Amino acid sequence: MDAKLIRADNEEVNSFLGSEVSRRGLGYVWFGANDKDVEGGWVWGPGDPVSFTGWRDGEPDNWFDEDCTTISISGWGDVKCSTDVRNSACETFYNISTLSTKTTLEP
Ligand SMILES: [Ca+2]
Ligand SMILES: [Ca+2]
Repeated sequence: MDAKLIRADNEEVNSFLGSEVSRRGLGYVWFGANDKDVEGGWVWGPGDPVSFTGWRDGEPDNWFDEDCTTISISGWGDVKCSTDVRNSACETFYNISTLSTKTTLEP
């Protein structure tokens, strides 16, 4: 399946994702921001820097080299890419134009 992890690059998408994750009882889901290539240089993908951010208090802390991110109701956190996070927020299931009417986060 061609499922690209979602960008949460504005407040609307960010708060929608956070509340959707909470409403579905998922806790945390993966999304697309990472700093795998350059520590602290957050990107959505190669050459696509993160401008809007929604970090929780105390994040990102790069605790034992965390280069991937999850989003929850309280915001973003950096986590190890090898963390077992069951759910992902993928663009395949998400369309900003249907934000208000459709619930599109899939496990
Ligand atoms: Ca990092
Ligand atoms: Ca962290």
